[in-house]
Amino acid sequence: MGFSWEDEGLSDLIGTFREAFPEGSPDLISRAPGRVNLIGEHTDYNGLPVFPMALRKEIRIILSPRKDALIRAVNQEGEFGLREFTISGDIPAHPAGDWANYLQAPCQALARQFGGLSGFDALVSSTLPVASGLSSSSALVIAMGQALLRVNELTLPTLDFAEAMAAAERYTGTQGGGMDQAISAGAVEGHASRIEFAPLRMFETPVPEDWRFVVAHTLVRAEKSGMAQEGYNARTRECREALEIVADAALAQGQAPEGTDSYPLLLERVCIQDLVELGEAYLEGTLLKRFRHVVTEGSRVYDAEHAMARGDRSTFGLLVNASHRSLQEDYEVSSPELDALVELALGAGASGARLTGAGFGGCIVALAGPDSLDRVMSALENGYYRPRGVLGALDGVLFVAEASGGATVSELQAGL
Ligand code: NG1
Repeated sequence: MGFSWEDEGLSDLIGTFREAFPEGSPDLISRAPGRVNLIGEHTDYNGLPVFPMALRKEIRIILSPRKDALIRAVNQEGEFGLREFTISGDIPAHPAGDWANYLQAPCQALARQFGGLSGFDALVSSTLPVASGLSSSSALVIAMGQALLRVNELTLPTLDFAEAMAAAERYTGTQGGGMDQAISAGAVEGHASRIEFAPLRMFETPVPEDWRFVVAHTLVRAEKSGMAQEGYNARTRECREALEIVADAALAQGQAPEGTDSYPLLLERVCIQDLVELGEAYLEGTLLKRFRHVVTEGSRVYDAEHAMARGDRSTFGLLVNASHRSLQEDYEVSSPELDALVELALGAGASGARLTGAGFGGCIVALAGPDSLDRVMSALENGYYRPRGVLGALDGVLFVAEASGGATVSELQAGL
């Protein structure tokens, strides 16, 4: 299906494309959604499940194929400058934080997999707030990766592509899991997905029609390339250390057989209560806290998925609240702003509210029903945004999420 001139501001994008690349013809549009994670935070890189849904907000790339191996990219919002590089299996990275790294990551990975690839000129645009925990970085990686495949007439099965892009994004310096790339590439409209890792699998649950997931931004950017990256990567190391100690203890105590060397195997073989007790007996301080969050959060994902499947909003809400407390107290990734938004949403009658994404700033997600939606929206607007001087259109910072489908590449209508 093509898109018309008037569609969602595309004519502006095409205008900017033509100014930036007068000799190119804007033939294709690659779109990849961001996501809001409903529950299962900081579990993906520990091999445990997550439960996100894709958003209507997305990265869009208007592009014109080239005959050589060059990529040239500009950004519609003008926030980032022109970047230009040659696709190869070894593309030198820019300093952490440069947006070029997110363009280069998928190109280097696909060049390693497929050999000589042709490039394109690209205008990149985003309807997603940057550094918000809504996964704009992975949406950019997915949008670039699928554009490169299309230009070179290559295809990959969705889950293989998502796994390749998750590995590719580590080029940017973040030791991320694979949640964001999987949901951006493989989401099904109207559904949330439980995602399992190693190997990557996705299981959809329809989002009940009367559930409303409200997303609210703290207005604090969670820069994955700066402080938040250090905090994130430190936690991946702490989780690995904690796992080794508890796995040895489980073996020594006869609670799990030899070879129980991952979080999924531990959770499968030792019940959650025993696992927490084992952690409390063999770990202390930070490692104990990290461990307790990861295993309890992993088991909350399954409970939440079942609650959604039977339309049980209040149980889902309680699980969401437990997730926030655990992220706050044990994982230590919340902030006063995230906590303030959560309190406001709960005070206005939300069934549950929690930080979403990596934390350290970014957004919360709150679950409301038709009865409480207006109250929750007004409480956030009047209690958080107005006092901070954010008046008028709040669409970029406070919105109701709609579960969208996964990434696509389409032809722009002929003659545009
Ligand atoms: P965000 O919210 O985009 O920073 C990060 C990781 C996810 C996951 C969450 C925490 C990347 C690209 N994304 O997401 O894989 O670990 O944190 O649950 O690293």
